[in-house]
Amino acid sequence: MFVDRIRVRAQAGDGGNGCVSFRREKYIDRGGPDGGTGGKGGDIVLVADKNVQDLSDLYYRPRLVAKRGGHGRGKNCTGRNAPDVVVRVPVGTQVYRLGAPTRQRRASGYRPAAAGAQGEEVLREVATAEQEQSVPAARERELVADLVEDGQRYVLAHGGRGGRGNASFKSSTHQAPREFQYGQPGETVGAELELKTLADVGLVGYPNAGKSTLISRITQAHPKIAPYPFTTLTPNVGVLAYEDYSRVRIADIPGLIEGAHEGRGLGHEFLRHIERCRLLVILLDMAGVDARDPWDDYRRLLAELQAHDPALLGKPQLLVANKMDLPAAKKNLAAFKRKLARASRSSKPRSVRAMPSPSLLQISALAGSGLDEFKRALRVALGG
Ligand SMILES: Nc1nc2c(ncn2[C@@H]2O[C@H](COP(=O)(O)OP(=O)(O)OP(=O)(O)O)[C@@H](O)[C@H]2O)c(=O)[nH]1
Ligand SMILES: [Mg+2]
Repeated sequence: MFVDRIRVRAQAGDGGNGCVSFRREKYIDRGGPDGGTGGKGGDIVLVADKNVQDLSDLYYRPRLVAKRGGHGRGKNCTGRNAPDVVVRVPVGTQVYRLGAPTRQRRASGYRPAAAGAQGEEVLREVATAEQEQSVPAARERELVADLVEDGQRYVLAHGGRGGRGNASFKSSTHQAPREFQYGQPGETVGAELELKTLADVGLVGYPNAGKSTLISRITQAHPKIAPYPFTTLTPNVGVLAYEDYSRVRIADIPGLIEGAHEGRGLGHEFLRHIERCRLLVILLDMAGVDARDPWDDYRRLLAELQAHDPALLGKPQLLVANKMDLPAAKKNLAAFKRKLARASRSSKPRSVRAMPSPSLLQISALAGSGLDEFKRALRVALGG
């Protein structure tokens, strides 16, 4: 299963409570306060990891809960800090927060104890905090992080601070304090994680155009290839390695059909994954194996790209005619070139506008012809 968008709820741990305690020891009269501070609650941390492919782990665990910090104890013992919950996500994950984070009391054990002047102040603080969180948070969606590098971290929900023990309230004029603080509640955050694959090149084409065949020929990727539409159901990323060890990441996404922006076929779901590409490769089945005209395919693909996001058409494009090993391809190619030349002369509809420099490559992904030239062209187009 491939999951590229998921809602999660992250609940960081509460801080541990401070402790009220006095030193009791033989021969030591009035030993003084020795209640320790509570430990910090665990954070919920997202870490980008290049070995993680999608968000499916979170599909089975959409509620992330961290432990609370340990309570402070006598003899000035500080409570234990709770461990963070670390969630590995794929590189390219964007984090959207749904509403503002809240700090809510969870455990039932918070009973206001008899407290002195400072303790009351602490309790007042708690009361205002509770009032604040009772205001319903607006459900706005805000981009808060974009994890684009391996190892990049983002703290989705912060654990609460530990409360102060009575030892820390002691002063020269207040030598036997009974005040303490409750631990601060941990943050609760609703978030939506969205994977936008990071690749240099996006492969776009109708189903069966041969996208997966192409990527399997020039990279290490092994996508499923079959002579029926919608063989590819999820994006694949292949890495093309050149002799000088430079690399180009190519994303193969499921085929697009006319009306994809209305949800036909697999729809626009996956165009998200090529939004960040620097170059779009438009792959056309020049032999018209599925009884479609390559020129119509080209026009509709551009229209679908525009319907998803007009910015996609602003990206550099490389037009590639595939299946040139089949006899019908030669004839279609001549007609295609004529139409392309005509369209670039009349600059009428923007979506049909040809690329600034209409270079049309001819390959056969199956027979392997023209692939070296294609690799060189990719490099030139990417400016490397
Ligand atoms: N003759 C010929 N057939 C090809 C060529 N490239 C791909 N094919 C065939 O076209 C069919 C579809 O290829 P795929 O690579 O699965 O196509 P796709 O674009 O990934 O299709 P979807 O995943 O369904 O979107 C397969 O049967 C391939 O063998 C080619 O250059 N020449
Ligand atoms: Mg495919």
